[in-house]
Amino acid sequence: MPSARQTYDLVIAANRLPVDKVVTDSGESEWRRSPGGLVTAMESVMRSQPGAWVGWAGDTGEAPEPFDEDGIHLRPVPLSADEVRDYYEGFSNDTLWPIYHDVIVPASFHRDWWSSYQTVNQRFAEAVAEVAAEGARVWVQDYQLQLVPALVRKLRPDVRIGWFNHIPFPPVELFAQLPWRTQLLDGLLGADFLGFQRQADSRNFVRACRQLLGARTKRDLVTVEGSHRRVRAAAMPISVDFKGLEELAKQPDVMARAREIRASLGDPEVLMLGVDRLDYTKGIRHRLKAYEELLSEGRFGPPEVTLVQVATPSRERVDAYRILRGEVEQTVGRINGELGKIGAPAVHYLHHSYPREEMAALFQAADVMLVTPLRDGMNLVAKEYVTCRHDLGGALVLSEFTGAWHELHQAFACNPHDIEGLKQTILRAINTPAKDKQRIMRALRRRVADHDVQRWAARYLAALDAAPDVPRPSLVS
Ligand code: GDG
Repeated sequence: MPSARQTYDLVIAANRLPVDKVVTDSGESEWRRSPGGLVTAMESVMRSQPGAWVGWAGDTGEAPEPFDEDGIHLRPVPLSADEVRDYYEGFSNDTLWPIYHDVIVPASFHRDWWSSYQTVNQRFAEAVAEVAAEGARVWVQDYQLQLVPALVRKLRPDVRIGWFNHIPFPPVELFAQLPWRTQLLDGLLGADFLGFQRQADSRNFVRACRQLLGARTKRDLVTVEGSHRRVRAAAMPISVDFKGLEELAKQPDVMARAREIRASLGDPEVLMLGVDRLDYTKGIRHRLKAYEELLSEGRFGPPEVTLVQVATPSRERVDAYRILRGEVEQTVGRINGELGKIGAPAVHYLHHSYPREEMAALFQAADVMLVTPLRDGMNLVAKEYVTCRHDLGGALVLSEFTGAWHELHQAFACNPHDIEGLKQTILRAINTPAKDKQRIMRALRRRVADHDVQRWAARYLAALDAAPDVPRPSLVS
């Protein structure tokens, strides 16, 4: 176990540590690596240099002592129950999340939430400053930690600081609603390099700096008032661990499970699938509406066609999420009540979280994958689906309002607000000849294989090293 003084050349700061505490059958608790693209990506970059990860361990109150897990030094940051309520559920998920996702639901503004956000960001910055080696690279993740770049710079002017936004960055007209808009921009401008999912997001950020701070900007560079320091903001779309996930999907037991899932659903001609956190951004209600209309118009129905909707529990203490859950469950009940048959429900609704193997099997079992968000930074489910389809089967219906659509143009594109259009797209995804669908799937898979999460992390860090100078074109392609 390294001493508390040990420092690291690469430091990740994210709201959550990449581990979950689990209680084993024998009643003991242990840490288990939480699956996720970010962790896999970091493993690939930390293989050549040991790194540290600063984040919340998931329980309120005192934080566990720092520890090492699979070659990564984990530095837990404590959060009190009030801070989880105000910084996390409040400011992060009920103020910033709606503003950054087109205000699909109204945002709540509370000054005490903001105050908690500042306090927690300061705590993260101090933890980062403690574990970062001289001249280290510090990579801050996501909207919960937007003040951390400037706070770290103040404590440790020697380190290089990057920030990556996993969600969209809103147009200035929406961002300007935030009472703390200039503080958030100043916080981010503490970084050397800011990464976004789409070019539109980085452009929105640069425009916000120009219009709300009066900053000088030139293409993707923002000059920080008073310091002449330049910050670069560019698109760097995240991806999935293509090789690792494809390998999982090729395992015989996963493939057997896919067949078993289809059999247990009565071997439908068309199995449709939705997999989302139960979040209002994901367009679940719009998807259900289109599906319900197709059923009631007699275009198709169970048992020949059926829909499995996995809705992973999410943010259950935030009002908008409780309301959404009620609406979705009422709609599913209505669809099944009116349009289902004995032994053949029209929608199989699952409010659970599943192991990765089960997700890979579900992806393989599905003929049509419905990814219909109203707004989504990237949407990894879309990329995971095509990764799992090594058999070239299946069809991806993909909303134009996801970051993924900007890379996966060959997918069956939809505007989820246009219910009639969405219905037509679903029918097209079903009826397009298999050979054409295979050609599409091959192209989608090639894109994800060539732009996997390991490449994303490597490109990000190269851009961070090159900032603030405009990197060579190969870094921004
Ligand atoms: C944010 C941005 C951006 C879901 N249910 C289960 C499960 N999942 C996994 C999926 C996927 C991940 O969770 C969800 O990622 P998404 O990208 O779809 O969406 P967000 O959670 O909103 O993520 C998003 C992402 O950050 C990365 O930058 O793409 O736009 O909003 O990997 O497979 N995994 C398992 N069981 C489940 O039940 N094992």
